[in-house]
Amino acid sequence: MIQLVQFAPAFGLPNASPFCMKLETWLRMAGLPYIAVNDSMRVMKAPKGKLPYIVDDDGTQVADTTLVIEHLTRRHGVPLDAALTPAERGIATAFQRLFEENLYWAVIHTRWADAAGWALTQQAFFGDMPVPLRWFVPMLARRGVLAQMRGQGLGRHRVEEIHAIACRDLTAVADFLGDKPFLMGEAPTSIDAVAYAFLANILWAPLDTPLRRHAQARPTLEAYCARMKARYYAG
Ligand SMILES: N[C@@H](CCC(=O)N[C@@H](CS)C(=O)NCC(=O)O)C(=O)O
Repeated sequence: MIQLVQFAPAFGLPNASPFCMKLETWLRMAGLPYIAVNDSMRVMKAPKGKLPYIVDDDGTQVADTTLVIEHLTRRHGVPLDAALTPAERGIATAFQRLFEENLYWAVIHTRWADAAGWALTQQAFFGDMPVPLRWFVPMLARRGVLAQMRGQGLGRHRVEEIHAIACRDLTAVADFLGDKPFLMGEAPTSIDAVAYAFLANILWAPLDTPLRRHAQARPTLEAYCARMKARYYAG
């Protein structure tokens, strides 16, 4: 069976890492049986130094959610995106970039840079760590994440600018979703795993942020998350 190696769940979500939650949601959407290996320490041994990754049933390790989805789609003939037109695929790819390459870093900012967010993140991610690790690992991890955020570029903006940039992304998603049940229309496709994971992490993590307030002001986004949760995480 496929092993999904991911961070331990936190924040009352299937996963506080949008990428881990994306892949777990996608596996459920694809109907592929898997075992979740919830072990944050495995990030140290991960093929690309990030979680999640999978160990396929033949022992192959594949890292990076998009590459994992491509690999599993090929290997198991997953039909989720088969009916998309080339134009729809283009739109789905553009939205994926919005979530993963831009909005992600704004979410990271609310959790790792913002003082209140950091207090919560530190407790949720490192609270169980034994002393003396708990004295210095969170601080080193935070320093690393803030450096990545600055390297990516979003971390160089003022906090109000970061929030405004992220809110424009959320508006774009809400406008495109409109009153459709799923992002690409009547049927769920892979981009819904991405959108659900990121939106639920904004709306349902226990952090009151400008991003969350902006999303809450667009009720179709919360209804969309509730629809995805009922469909793929019921029971
Ligand atoms: N492009 C990767 C991104 C994965 C990713 O950024 N994972 C983060 C958690 S959300 C991580 O493992 N960070 C640990 C680190 O950077 O040290 C994917 O799609 O899997």
